[in-house]
Amino acid sequence: VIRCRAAVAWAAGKPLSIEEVEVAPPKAGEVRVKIVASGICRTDDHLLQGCFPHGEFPVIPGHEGTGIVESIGEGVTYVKPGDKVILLCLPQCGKCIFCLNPEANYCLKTHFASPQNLMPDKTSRFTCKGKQINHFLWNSTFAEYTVIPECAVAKIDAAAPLDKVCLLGCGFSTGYGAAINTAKVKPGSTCAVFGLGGVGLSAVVGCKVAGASRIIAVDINKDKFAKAKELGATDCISPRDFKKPIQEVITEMTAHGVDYSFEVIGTADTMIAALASCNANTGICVMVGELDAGALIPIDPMLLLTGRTWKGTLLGGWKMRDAAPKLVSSYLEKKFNLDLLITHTLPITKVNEGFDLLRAGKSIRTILLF
Ligand code: COD
Ligand code: ZN
Ligand code: ZN
Repeated sequence: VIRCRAAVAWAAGKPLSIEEVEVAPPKAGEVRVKIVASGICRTDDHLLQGCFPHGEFPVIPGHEGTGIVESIGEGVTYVKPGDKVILLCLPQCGKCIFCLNPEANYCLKTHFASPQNLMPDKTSRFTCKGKQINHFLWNSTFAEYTVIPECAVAKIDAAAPLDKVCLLGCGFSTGYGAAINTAKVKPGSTCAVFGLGGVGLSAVVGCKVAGASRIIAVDINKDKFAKAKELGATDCISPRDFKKPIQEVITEMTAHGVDYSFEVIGTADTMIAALASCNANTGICVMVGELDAGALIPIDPMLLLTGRTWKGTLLGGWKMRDAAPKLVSSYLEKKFNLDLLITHTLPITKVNEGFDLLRAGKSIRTILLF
Protein backbone atom coordinates (compact mmCIF):
# COMPACT_ATOMS: atom_id res chain seq x y z
CA VAL A 1 0.00 0.00 0.00
CA ILE A 2 1.26 3.46 -0.96
CA ARG A 3 0.32 6.57 1.03
CA CYS A 4 0.27 9.71 -1.09
CA ARG A 5 -1.63 12.91 -1.82
CA ALA A 6 -4.81 13.09 -3.88
CA ALA A 7 -7.56 15.63 -4.59
CA VAL A 8 -10.74 14.13 -3.17
CA ALA A 9 -14.29 15.33 -3.90
CA TRP A 10 -16.33 14.46 -0.80
CA ALA A 11 -19.68 15.78 -2.08
CA ALA A 12 -21.24 17.43 -5.15
CA GLY A 13 -20.83 21.20 -5.41
CA LYS A 14 -17.96 21.33 -2.88
CA PRO A 15 -14.32 22.23 -3.60
CA LEU A 16 -11.83 19.39 -3.81
CA SER A 17 -9.67 18.74 -0.76
CA ILE A 18 -6.09 17.59 -0.80
CA GLU A 19 -5.90 14.49 1.38
CA GLU A 20 -3.51 11.73 2.24
CA VAL A 21 -4.93 8.54 0.70
CA GLU A 22 -3.93 4.88 0.66
CA VAL A 23 -3.54 3.27 -2.77
CA ALA A 24 -3.69 -0.55 -2.76
CA PRO A 25 -1.40 -2.59 -5.01
CA PRO A 26 -2.69 -3.53 -8.48
CA LYS A 27 -4.66 -6.78 -8.70
CA ALA A 28 -4.46 -9.20 -11.66
CA GLY A 29 -4.69 -7.35 -14.98
CA GLU A 30 -4.13 -3.95 -13.35
CA VAL A 31 -1.24 -1.50 -13.17
CA ARG A 32 -0.33 1.12 -10.57
CA VAL A 33 0.88 4.37 -12.12
CA LYS A 34 2.79 7.29 -10.60
CA ILE A 35 0.97 10.26 -12.09
CA VAL A 36 3.17 13.04 -13.51
CA ALA A 37 0.61 15.41 -15.06
CA SER A 38 -3.13 15.71 -15.56
CA GLY A 39 -5.25 18.16 -17.53
CA ILE A 40 -8.54 19.51 -16.19
CA CYS A 41 -11.41 18.68 -18.56
CA ARG A 42 -14.98 20.03 -18.51
CA THR A 43 -16.18 16.49 -17.78
CA ASP A 44 -14.35 16.56 -14.42
CA ASP A 45 -16.34 19.70 -13.66
CA HIS A 46 -19.60 17.92 -14.62
CA LEU A 47 -18.65 15.25 -12.09
CA LEU A 48 -17.91 17.81 -9.35
CA GLN A 49 -21.24 19.54 -9.97
CA GLY A 50 -23.02 16.20 -9.55
CA CYS A 51 -24.12 16.11 -13.20
CA PHE A 52 -22.16 13.08 -14.36
CA PRO A 53 -24.36 10.00 -14.85
CA HIS A 54 -23.57 7.42 -12.13
CA GLY A 55 -20.84 9.68 -10.67
CA GLU A 56 -20.66 8.80 -6.98
CA PHE A 57 -18.99 10.55 -4.05
CA PRO A 58 -16.47 10.55 -2.47
CA VAL A 59 -14.41 10.32 -5.62
CA ILE A 60 -10.97 11.14 -7.02
CA PRO A 61 -11.64 12.84 -10.39
CA GLY A 62 -9.27 13.35 -13.37
CA HIS A 63 -9.08 11.51 -16.70
CA GLU A 64 -6.49 13.33 -18.82
CA GLY A 65 -3.31 12.01 -17.25
CA THR A 66 0.13 10.67 -17.93
CA GLY A 67 2.53 8.86 -15.68
CA ILE A 68 5.10 6.15 -15.12
CA VAL A 69 4.19 2.55 -14.33
CA GLU A 70 5.18 1.86 -10.69
CA SER A 71 4.10 -1.78 -10.41
CA ILE A 72 2.04 -4.35 -12.28
CA GLY A 73 -0.47 -6.99 -11.20
CA GLU A 74 -0.46 -10.67 -12.05
CA GLY A 75 -0.64 -11.48 -15.76
CA VAL A 76 0.21 -7.99 -17.02
CA THR A 77 2.51 -8.22 -20.05
CA TYR A 78 1.83 -5.02 -22.04
CA VAL A 79 3.77 -2.69 -19.68
CA LYS A 80 6.52 -2.97 -17.07
CA PRO A 81 7.58 -0.68 -14.22
CA GLY A 82 9.28 2.46 -15.58
CA ASP A 83 7.23 2.63 -18.82
CA LYS A 84 5.69 6.00 -19.70
CA VAL A 85 1.94 5.76 -20.25
CA ILE A 86 -1.13 7.80 -21.12
CA LEU A 87 -4.17 6.80 -19.09
CA LEU A 88 -7.22 6.16 -21.26
CA CYS A 89 -10.84 6.97 -20.51
CA LEU A 90 -11.81 4.64 -23.36
CA PRO A 91 -9.93 1.33 -23.13
CA GLN A 92 -8.96 -0.96 -25.95
CA CYS A 93 -9.37 -4.55 -24.78
CA GLY A 94 -8.47 -5.87 -28.23
CA LYS A 95 -11.02 -8.68 -28.00
CA CYS A 96 -14.56 -7.26 -28.15
CA ILE A 97 -16.60 -6.91 -31.34
CA PHE A 98 -15.74 -3.21 -31.70
CA CYS A 99 -12.01 -3.64 -30.92
CA LEU A 100 -11.87 -6.29 -33.65
CA ASN A 101 -13.59 -3.95 -36.16
CA PRO A 102 -11.00 -1.67 -37.77
CA GLU A 103 -13.64 1.07 -38.21
CA ALA A 104 -14.76 1.11 -34.58
CA ASN A 105 -13.34 2.36 -31.27
CA TYR A 106 -16.15 1.92 -28.72
CA CYS A 107 -14.54 -0.83 -26.65
CA LEU A 108 -17.27 -2.77 -24.87
CA LYS A 109 -15.00 -3.47 -21.91
CA THR A 110 -16.35 -0.16 -20.68
CA HIS A 111 -19.64 0.48 -22.39
CA PHE A 112 -20.77 3.68 -20.76
CA ALA A 113 -23.91 2.15 -19.34
CA SER A 114 -21.84 0.36 -16.74
CA PRO A 115 -20.66 2.81 -14.08
CA GLN A 116 -16.91 2.96 -13.57
CA ASN A 117 -16.86 4.15 -9.98
CA LEU A 118 -15.03 1.00 -9.02
CA MET A 119 -12.45 -1.23 -10.64
CA PRO A 120 -13.75 -4.03 -12.92
CA ASP A 121 -13.96 -6.42 -9.93
CA LYS A 122 -16.33 -3.90 -8.21
CA THR A 123 -13.89 -2.91 -5.47
CA SER A 124 -11.87 0.27 -4.94
CA ARG A 125 -8.09 0.64 -4.60
CA PHE A 126 -8.43 3.96 -2.69
CA THR A 127 -9.17 4.65 0.96
CA CYS A 128 -8.98 7.88 2.92
CA LYS A 129 -9.60 8.35 6.66
CA GLY A 130 -10.96 4.80 6.80
CA LYS A 131 -13.50 5.40 4.00
CA GLN A 132 -13.56 3.79 0.56
CA ILE A 133 -13.10 6.36 -2.24
CA ASN A 134 -14.62 5.89 -5.71
CA HIS A 135 -12.65 5.82 -8.93
CA PHE A 136 -13.57 7.94 -11.96
CA LEU A 137 -13.64 6.33 -15.42
CA TRP A 138 -11.02 3.91 -14.02
CA ASN A 139 -8.58 6.86 -14.26
CA SER A 140 -8.65 9.07 -11.12
CA THR A 141 -5.62 10.99 -12.28
CA PHE A 142 -5.86 13.68 -9.55
CA ALA A 143 -3.80 11.40 -7.29
CA GLU A 144 -0.05 10.90 -7.00
CA TYR A 145 -0.64 7.18 -7.59
CA THR A 146 -3.61 5.47 -9.21
CA VAL A 147 -4.57 1.94 -10.23
CA ILE A 148 -6.01 1.27 -13.70
CA PRO A 149 -6.80 -1.82 -15.81
CA GLU A 150 -4.00 -2.79 -18.19
CA CYS A 151 -6.35 -2.35 -21.19
CA ALA A 152 -6.81 1.34 -20.28
CA VAL A 153 -3.19 2.49 -20.60
CA ALA A 154 -1.25 3.27 -23.76
CA LYS A 155 2.53 2.83 -23.68
CA ILE A 156 4.33 5.79 -25.25
CA ASP A 157 7.80 6.94 -26.34
CA ALA A 158 10.22 7.55 -23.46
CA ALA A 159 11.02 10.92 -25.09
CA ALA A 160 7.44 12.21 -24.71
CA PRO A 161 7.04 15.25 -22.41
CA LEU A 162 4.38 13.96 -20.02
CA ASP A 163 3.29 17.46 -18.98
CA LYS A 164 2.12 18.10 -22.56
CA VAL A 165 0.97 14.78 -23.99
CA CYS A 166 -1.49 14.29 -21.13
CA LEU A 167 -3.87 16.28 -23.37
CA LEU A 168 -3.88 13.31 -25.74
CA GLY A 169 -5.74 11.34 -23.06
CA CYS A 170 -8.97 13.21 -23.69
CA GLY A 171 -9.43 16.77 -24.97
CA PHE A 172 -7.02 17.01 -27.85
CA SER A 173 -7.66 13.53 -29.24
CA THR A 174 -11.43 14.08 -29.06
CA GLY A 175 -11.49 17.34 -31.05
CA TYR A 176 -8.67 16.50 -33.44
CA GLY A 177 -10.08 13.03 -34.18
CA ALA A 178 -13.60 14.44 -34.71
CA ALA A 179 -12.16 16.29 -37.73
CA ILE A 180 -9.63 13.71 -38.93
CA ASN A 181 -11.46 10.41 -38.32
CA THR A 182 -15.16 11.11 -37.86
CA ALA A 183 -15.75 13.89 -40.39
CA LYS A 184 -12.74 12.95 -42.56
CA VAL A 185 -12.25 16.61 -43.53
CA LYS A 186 -10.91 16.94 -47.09
CA PRO A 187 -8.29 19.40 -48.38
CA GLY A 188 -9.83 22.63 -49.67
CA SER A 189 -13.09 22.16 -47.75
CA THR A 190 -14.97 24.58 -45.49
CA CYS A 191 -15.59 23.93 -41.78
CA ALA A 192 -17.41 25.52 -38.85
CA VAL A 193 -16.51 24.76 -35.23
CA PHE A 194 -19.02 25.70 -32.51
CA GLY A 195 -17.33 26.19 -29.13
CA LEU A 196 -13.69 27.15 -28.63
CA GLY A 197 -12.77 25.34 -25.43
CA GLY A 198 -9.86 22.90 -25.39
CA VAL A 199 -11.84 20.33 -27.38
CA GLY A 200 -13.26 22.78 -29.96
CA LEU A 201 -9.85 24.34 -30.55
CA SER A 202 -8.46 20.85 -31.10
CA ALA A 203 -11.14 20.36 -33.77
CA VAL A 204 -9.90 23.60 -35.37
CA VAL A 205 -6.39 22.10 -35.39
CA GLY A 206 -7.74 18.90 -36.97
CA CYS A 207 -9.51 20.85 -39.74
CA LYS A 208 -6.32 22.82 -40.41
CA VAL A 209 -4.06 19.73 -40.49
CA ALA A 210 -6.57 18.05 -42.86
CA GLY A 211 -6.16 20.99 -45.25
CA ALA A 212 -9.45 22.87 -44.87
CA SER A 213 -9.32 26.19 -46.70
CA ARG A 214 -11.85 27.97 -44.52
CA ILE A 215 -12.46 27.37 -40.81
CA ILE A 216 -15.22 29.43 -39.18
CA ALA A 217 -14.89 29.48 -35.39
CA VAL A 218 -18.03 30.25 -33.35
CA ASP A 219 -18.11 31.28 -29.69
CA ILE A 220 -19.96 33.77 -27.48
CA ASN A 221 -16.70 34.48 -25.61
CA LYS A 222 -14.63 36.64 -27.94
CA ASP A 223 -11.56 36.23 -25.72
CA LYS A 224 -11.21 32.84 -27.42
CA PHE A 225 -10.83 34.29 -30.92
CA ALA A 226 -7.13 35.18 -30.81
CA LYS A 227 -6.17 31.62 -29.93
CA ALA A 228 -8.55 30.19 -32.54
CA LYS A 229 -6.87 32.33 -35.23
CA GLU A 230 -3.43 31.28 -34.05
CA LEU A 231 -4.49 27.64 -34.42
CA GLY A 232 -5.93 28.04 -37.92
CA ALA A 233 -9.40 29.61 -37.83
CA THR A 234 -9.95 31.94 -40.80
CA ASP A 235 -13.13 33.63 -39.48
CA CYS A 236 -14.29 34.09 -35.87
CA ILE A 237 -17.90 35.01 -35.14
CA SER A 238 -20.11 35.44 -32.09
CA PRO A 239 -23.83 34.58 -32.36
CA ARG A 240 -24.47 37.61 -30.12
CA ASP A 241 -23.32 39.97 -32.88
CA PHE A 242 -26.15 38.98 -35.23
CA LYS A 243 -29.92 39.38 -35.16
CA LYS A 244 -30.50 36.33 -37.36
CA PRO A 245 -29.71 32.78 -36.28
CA ILE A 246 -26.03 31.87 -36.63
CA GLN A 247 -26.82 29.01 -39.05
CA GLU A 248 -28.22 31.59 -41.49
CA VAL A 249 -25.13 33.74 -41.09
CA ILE A 250 -22.84 30.77 -41.84
CA THR A 251 -24.98 29.64 -44.78
CA GLU A 252 -24.68 33.11 -46.30
CA MET A 253 -20.95 33.34 -45.62
CA THR A 254 -20.35 30.09 -47.50
CA ALA A 255 -23.08 30.33 -50.18
CA HIS A 256 -24.69 26.98 -49.25
CA GLY A 257 -23.31 26.08 -45.84
CA VAL A 258 -20.02 24.49 -44.82
CA ASP A 259 -18.86 21.01 -45.79
CA TYR A 260 -18.25 20.03 -42.15
CA SER A 261 -19.62 21.42 -38.90
CA PHE A 262 -18.71 20.46 -35.33
CA GLU A 263 -20.74 21.02 -32.17
CA VAL A 264 -18.33 21.24 -29.24
CA ILE A 265 -20.44 23.00 -26.61
CA GLY A 266 -23.23 20.67 -25.51
CA THR A 267 -26.46 22.70 -25.74
CA ALA A 268 -29.63 21.88 -27.68
CA ASP A 269 -29.64 25.18 -29.60
CA THR A 270 -26.06 24.89 -30.78
CA MET A 271 -26.57 21.25 -31.80
CA ILE A 272 -29.41 22.30 -34.09
CA ALA A 273 -27.48 25.33 -35.34
CA ALA A 274 -24.41 23.23 -36.16
CA LEU A 275 -26.51 20.70 -38.08
CA ALA A 276 -28.22 23.44 -40.08
CA SER A 277 -24.89 25.14 -40.83
CA CYS A 278 -23.54 22.35 -43.02
CA ASN A 279 -24.77 22.19 -46.59
CA ALA A 280 -28.12 20.53 -47.21
CA ASN A 281 -26.84 17.72 -49.39
CA THR A 282 -23.30 16.56 -48.66
CA GLY A 283 -22.76 18.41 -45.36
CA ILE A 284 -21.51 16.40 -42.40
CA CYS A 285 -22.18 17.53 -38.84
CA VAL A 286 -20.27 15.92 -35.99
CA MET A 287 -21.64 16.15 -32.46
CA VAL A 288 -18.94 16.20 -29.81
CA GLY A 289 -20.83 17.91 -27.00
CA GLU A 290 -23.11 16.08 -24.62
CA LEU A 291 -26.47 17.19 -23.22
CA ASP A 292 -27.49 16.56 -19.64
CA ALA A 293 -28.50 12.93 -19.14
CA GLY A 294 -32.02 12.31 -20.50
CA ALA A 295 -32.40 15.67 -22.32
CA LEU A 296 -33.81 15.61 -25.86
CA ILE A 297 -33.63 18.01 -28.82
CA PRO A 298 -36.36 18.77 -31.35
CA ILE A 299 -35.13 18.69 -34.94
CA ASP A 300 -36.86 19.13 -38.29
CA PRO A 301 -36.30 15.86 -40.22
CA MET A 302 -36.14 17.90 -43.45
CA LEU A 303 -32.63 18.83 -42.35
CA LEU A 304 -31.59 15.22 -42.94
CA LEU A 305 -33.94 14.35 -45.79
CA THR A 306 -31.96 16.46 -48.25
CA GLY A 307 -28.86 14.36 -47.61
CA ARG A 308 -27.01 15.80 -44.63
CA THR A 309 -25.09 13.39 -42.40
CA TRP A 310 -25.26 13.73 -38.62
CA LYS A 311 -22.61 11.84 -36.70
CA GLY A 312 -21.39 11.36 -33.16
CA THR A 313 -17.84 10.70 -32.04
CA LEU A 314 -16.27 9.09 -29.03
CA LEU A 315 -12.75 10.16 -28.19
CA GLY A 316 -12.39 11.31 -31.78
CA GLY A 317 -12.87 7.81 -33.15
CA TRP A 318 -9.35 6.71 -32.13
CA LYS A 319 -8.55 3.19 -30.98
CA MET A 320 -6.51 4.87 -28.29
CA ARG A 321 -3.98 2.21 -27.41
CA ASP A 322 -2.91 1.98 -31.06
CA ALA A 323 -3.31 5.71 -31.73
CA ALA A 324 -1.67 7.28 -28.66
CA PRO A 325 1.94 6.38 -29.58
CA LYS A 326 1.31 7.68 -33.13
CA LEU A 327 -0.23 10.90 -31.84
CA VAL A 328 2.80 11.33 -29.58
CA SER A 329 5.10 10.93 -32.62
CA SER A 330 3.04 13.45 -34.59
CA TYR A 331 3.38 15.90 -31.69
CA LEU A 332 7.15 15.32 -31.44
CA GLU A 333 7.39 15.86 -35.23
CA LYS A 334 5.47 19.15 -34.74
CA LYS A 335 2.53 18.14 -36.91
CA PHE A 336 0.37 19.96 -34.34
CA ASN A 337 1.11 22.12 -31.34
CA LEU A 338 -0.34 21.05 -27.98
CA ASP A 339 1.55 23.75 -26.11
CA LEU A 340 -0.74 26.48 -27.49
CA LEU A 341 -3.73 24.82 -25.79
CA ILE A 342 -2.06 24.93 -22.38
CA THR A 343 -2.82 28.28 -20.79
CA HIS A 344 -2.03 27.43 -17.15
CA THR A 345 0.17 25.02 -15.18
CA LEU A 346 -0.51 24.54 -11.46
CA PRO A 347 0.62 22.21 -8.69
CA ILE A 348 -2.04 19.67 -7.66
CA THR A 349 -2.47 21.60 -4.39
CA LYS A 350 -4.05 24.43 -6.45
CA VAL A 351 -6.55 22.19 -8.25
CA ASN A 352 -9.52 24.34 -7.15
CA GLU A 353 -7.92 27.39 -8.73
CA GLY A 354 -7.74 25.38 -11.97
CA PHE A 355 -11.51 24.73 -11.84
CA ASP A 356 -12.21 28.41 -11.09
CA LEU A 357 -10.27 29.39 -14.24
CA LEU A 358 -12.26 26.89 -16.32
CA ARG A 359 -15.62 28.08 -14.94
CA ALA A 360 -14.69 31.72 -15.57
CA GLY A 361 -13.80 30.94 -19.21
CA LYS A 362 -10.24 32.13 -18.57
CA SER A 363 -8.36 28.94 -19.35
CA ILE A 364 -8.20 26.60 -22.30
CA ARG A 365 -6.37 23.81 -20.54
CA THR A 366 -4.82 23.84 -17.08
CA ILE A 367 -2.21 21.16 -16.44
CA LEU A 368 -1.80 19.93 -12.88
CA LEU A 369 1.67 18.79 -11.90
CA PHE A 370 2.42 16.28 -9.15
N1 COD B 1 -22.69 29.59 -28.44
C1 COD B 1 -21.37 29.62 -28.75
N2 COD B 1 -20.38 29.26 -27.87
C2 COD B 1 -20.76 28.86 -26.64
C3 COD B 1 -22.12 28.82 -26.24
C4 COD B 1 -23.10 29.20 -27.20
N3 COD B 1 -24.41 29.18 -26.92
N4 COD B 1 -22.17 28.38 -24.96
C5 COD B 1 -20.89 28.15 -24.58
N5 COD B 1 -20.04 28.45 -25.58
C6 COD B 1 -18.59 28.33 -25.60
C7 COD B 1 -17.90 28.76 -24.32
O1 COD B 1 -17.68 30.17 -24.29
C8 COD B 1 -16.59 27.97 -24.38
O2 COD B 1 -15.55 28.69 -25.01
C9 COD B 1 -16.92 26.73 -25.21
O3 COD B 1 -18.24 26.95 -25.74
C10 COD B 1 -16.93 25.42 -24.39
O4 COD B 1 -15.66 25.19 -23.96
P1 COD B 1 -15.27 24.47 -22.55
O5 COD B 1 -13.87 24.90 -22.21
O6 COD B 1 -16.34 24.70 -21.57
O7 COD B 1 -15.32 22.92 -22.87
P2 COD B 1 -14.32 21.82 -23.47
O8 COD B 1 -13.79 22.25 -24.80
O9 COD B 1 -13.31 21.41 -22.43
O10 COD B 1 -15.35 20.59 -23.66
C11 COD B 1 -16.49 20.74 -24.44
C12 COD B 1 -17.31 19.43 -24.56
C13 COD B 1 -18.47 19.71 -25.45
C14 COD B 1 -16.44 18.33 -25.19
C15 COD B 1 -17.74 18.93 -23.16
O11 COD B 1 -18.39 19.91 -22.46
C16 COD B 1 -18.68 17.72 -23.27
O12 COD B 1 -19.84 17.82 -23.57
N6 COD B 1 -18.12 16.51 -23.03
C17 COD B 1 -18.77 15.24 -23.18
C18 COD B 1 -18.52 14.67 -24.53
C19 COD B 1 -17.12 14.19 -24.83
O13 COD B 1 -16.87 13.45 -25.76
N7 COD B 1 -16.15 14.54 -24.04
C20 COD B 1 -14.81 14.10 -24.20
C21 COD B 1 -14.46 13.11 -23.13
S1 COD B 1 -14.58 13.80 -21.55
ZN1 ZN C 1 -12.52 14.73 -20.90
ZN1 ZN D 1 -12.70 -3.89 -26.60
